[in-house]
Amino acid sequence: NSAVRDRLRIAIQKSGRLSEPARALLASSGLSWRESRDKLFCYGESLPVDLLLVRDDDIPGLIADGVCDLGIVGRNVLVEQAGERAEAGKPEVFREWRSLGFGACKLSLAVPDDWTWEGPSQLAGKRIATTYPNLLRGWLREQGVQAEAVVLNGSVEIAPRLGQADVICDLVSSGATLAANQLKPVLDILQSEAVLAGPAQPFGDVRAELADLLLRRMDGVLRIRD
Ligand code: PRT
Ligand code: ZN
Repeated sequence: NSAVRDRLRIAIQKSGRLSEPARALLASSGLSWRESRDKLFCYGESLPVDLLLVRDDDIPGLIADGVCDLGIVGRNVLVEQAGERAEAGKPEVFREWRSLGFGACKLSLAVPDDWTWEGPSQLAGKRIATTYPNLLRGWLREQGVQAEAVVLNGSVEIAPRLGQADVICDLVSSGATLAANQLKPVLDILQSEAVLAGPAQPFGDVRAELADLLLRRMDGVLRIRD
């Protein structure tokens, strides 16, 4: 992690909702790359800033391990994995540096359409399907509600119909997926969007100046977009 490097390495999603907007933001910030054949690594040409194309879920860990310096990832993923590390007694090694204004969504609690929602206490003893158990458990603790998190890595919204869970806690943007599964959102647990993630401690080498330059340019682009 402490190895001295003279190039900055940024991890972004290889394919998915955040990949195109992340690339566009970096390109607008003046970065250009020479693409490798496998397209997993892009060598920076205009600046010594390289790209690594990965699964979004791997981005916080890559920063934690010092494999990458910065990353563009959903706040939902970053906060979930930060909570996971804290729970395991590990130190804070990555954090949110900037919010980027795209990839907006909410982590919401959704219940079957035919429920009459009466508030969080109604969840006592219920099974809640989610991909974000740390975020969910943290919220349940704050509410003083005891419920079971059922951890699923996909198709969370069909869990109630399959009898795996009573309600769900999942990402929502338009709400169409919930509606199609006879669910309705009742509470938002986290407002999310794409963020620039970076280390909790400053860089101790030339990467500090590179990151500063990149941040200044990015801030300029984000200001113009507002
Ligand atoms: O392969 P990889 O692991 O990298 O990709 P992924 O499938 O895990 O991620 P991806 O591309 O689906 O999402 C990446 C990030 O985009 C998420 O971590 C969020 O930060 C953000 N984002 C924004 C969303 C949504 N909007 C969203 N709507 N992620 C998921 N969804 C889901 C939602 O849960 C629902 O199932 O999309 C579906 C459609 O949503 P509705 O509400 O418009 O119907
Ligand atoms: Zn993912």
